[in-house]
Amino acid sequence: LDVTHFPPSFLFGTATSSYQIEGAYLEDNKSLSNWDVFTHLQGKIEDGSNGDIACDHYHKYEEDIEMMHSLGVNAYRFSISWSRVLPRGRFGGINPLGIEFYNKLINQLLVKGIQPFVTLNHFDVPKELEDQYGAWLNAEIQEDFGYFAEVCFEAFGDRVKYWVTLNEPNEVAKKGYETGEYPPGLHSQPYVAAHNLILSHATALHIYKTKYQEKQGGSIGIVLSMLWYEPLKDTVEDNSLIQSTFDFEIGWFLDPSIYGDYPNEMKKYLGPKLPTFSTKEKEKLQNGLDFIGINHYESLYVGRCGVSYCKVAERDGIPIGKKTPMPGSYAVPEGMEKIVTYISKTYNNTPIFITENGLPQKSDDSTSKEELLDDTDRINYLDSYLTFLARAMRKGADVRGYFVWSFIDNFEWTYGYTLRFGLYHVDYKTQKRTPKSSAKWFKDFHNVPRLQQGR
Ligand code: GCO
Repeated sequence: LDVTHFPPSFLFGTATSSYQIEGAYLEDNKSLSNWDVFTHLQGKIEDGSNGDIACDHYHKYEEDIEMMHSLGVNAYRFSISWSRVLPRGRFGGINPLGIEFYNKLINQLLVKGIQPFVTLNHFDVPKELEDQYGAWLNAEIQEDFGYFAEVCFEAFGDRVKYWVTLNEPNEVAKKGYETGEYPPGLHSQPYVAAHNLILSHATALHIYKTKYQEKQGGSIGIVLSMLWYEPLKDTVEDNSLIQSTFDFEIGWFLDPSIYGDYPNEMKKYLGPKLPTFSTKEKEKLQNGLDFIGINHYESLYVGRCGVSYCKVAERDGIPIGKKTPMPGSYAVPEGMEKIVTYISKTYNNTPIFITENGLPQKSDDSTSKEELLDDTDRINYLDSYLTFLARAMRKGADVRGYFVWSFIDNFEWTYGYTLRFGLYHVDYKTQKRTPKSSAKWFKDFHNVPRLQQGR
């Protein structure tokens, strides 16, 4: 496989998010976000760490963009910290220093020929919105998110041509309001949170479409986390369980965002537990999503297990793929072709970006830097997943770009700094960055001259 399998306009980039890399958590008027609060609670993060400093990208962004430039990528996916731009949500003013930071970042990227691909919300929400009205549990957040989006379109939209409203709202709803692994750490009302996430997305999208798209000429989409599933047994039941799993994990957000309503399967199963959309909301929802962002890493089996159903990694004692250092996660490169094909077919061939794909390394005090720099496993992972992505494209999926998660090692949510996803190693004591073998590989991979292509 080489880069000639991808069209010349294809975006090749790396991805990060604000809370995971920026640090400077209380600098220049930034307020606390829900993640700032959560990571400081006892026992929430595996190594007791937090993103107070993280990769100190807030101060090192110029050096980081220089590195990205030497990596030769033409795009960079990052997110905007809501609490940096609007420390008190719509209850206070715009923070000029927050705007200034992202202006400098965006301008520097453009100077280096790198397209900014901007996520408005990648998990972090101003604490004040949580305190005032319960953030995603309250319909009020739709107005707040719409306001935040508009502030960003207004400030950055002359230069930003790719917008993502929400990153993985399916994970926010599940982990924030069902399993309690993420803030606000609740075990109830995931469907209410999801409903407000969907309508907040629709509000931002509507604002962009009606007020900005024509004059700014960009596009706007949503990003979901998507696993691929294989049937545990080749029975009718297990095969149909796959469809309902997709309905509950992906259709939950994409059906409303594209067709204006939840999947029938969810309505049937959840009954009154599932909120409903008004006619006006349905209309607003079918407003033309420009692209779907897929975060894809792994596959599992799904099937009937006793009285209930289960997701498991093994069939007859044989794992579905190669175990990765992320607990419970198995690499199955074919899953990339299958999920992309499924999404493309289910959602009218809507343009797709692979907004995240990558492999972590386990790391603690005893792990040497040398072994982390020598990341052949990551190279093999990325190469094989890209091969199957190219196959989905040959068969007709309209894929426009691919982002490796991640640019640099960073704060991996509940795993803290124990998992490293970067193409670049970060020494958290000195903040020194060093390219891993995969950085060199990725550079060679997508820097092959593309002129002789045309297939
Ligand atoms: C997301 C993801 C990322 C993770 C990555 C590795 O929300 O997009 O959780 O932030 O760091 O998926 O697990």
